[in-house]
Amino acid sequence: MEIKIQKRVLEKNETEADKNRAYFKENNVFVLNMMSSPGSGKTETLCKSLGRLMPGIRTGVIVGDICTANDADRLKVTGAKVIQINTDQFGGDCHLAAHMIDTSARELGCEDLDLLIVENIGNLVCPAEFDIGEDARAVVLSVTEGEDKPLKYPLMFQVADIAILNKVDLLPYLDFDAPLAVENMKKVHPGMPVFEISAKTEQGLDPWLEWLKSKVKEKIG
Ligand SMILES: Nc1nc2c(ncn2[C@@H]2O[C@H](COP(=O)(O)OP(=O)(O)OP(=O)(O)O)[C@@H](O)[C@H]2O)c(=O)[nH]1
Ligand SMILES: [Mg+2]
Repeated sequence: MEIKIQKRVLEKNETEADKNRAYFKENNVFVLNMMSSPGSGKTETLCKSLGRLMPGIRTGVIVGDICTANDADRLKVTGAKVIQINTDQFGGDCHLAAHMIDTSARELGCEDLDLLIVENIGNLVCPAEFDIGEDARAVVLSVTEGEDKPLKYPLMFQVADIAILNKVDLLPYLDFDAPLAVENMKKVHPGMPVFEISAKTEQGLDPWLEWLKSKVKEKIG
């Protein structure tokens, strides 16, 4: 019974994701879905990255949290168009679903954007199951979370096109084995590019931004 309901929810979501894909294609905008556990540094990475992308790449952000507009307030400082979704109005969902993106993307307006980044709800499980009509997915893992997370939560790393290993500035103070974490990511997703960065110090941002720019160019020309 529970399996059937979950299947229906995912099928309905898929139809809505197709509608989003058509809208994004119509507006010639590349969409990146950024996912991670709470606190891995999605917002901090975006705060430091958006300034390096704009104005060359006109970027907007949809940011999801269960409550608060804290992340939208942080992201607006960059000058990007930002809209906050709070899922407590949808019963506190732990992921962004395609219908939420439909409403917010139209409210934000994608006509004047080259790139739309969706910062998903902090959660290493559910967001991996919900297609939102995106072109690519990025997963962020931070060095305080443990090397084994890709093995414990493989779906998130399997659906991601790239991974970002964040907070490398903390490595001197931790026992975290970064090469082992990368090896574990590649074990569940062979060949996936992994970018090691510190959003705090901005170390390593260029390679991941080059990847992102090349994907935007590939879609919008
Ligand atoms: N030392 C260090 N701290 C960082 C780095 N990136 C983020 N932080 C800190 O980690 C905390 C969480 O960062 P956020 O950017 O809010 O993380 P998030 O993934 O957006 O969190 P949610 O949206 O709640 O899921 C904040 O206190 C950041 O300042 C980093 O590279 N190094
Ligand atoms: Mg955030």
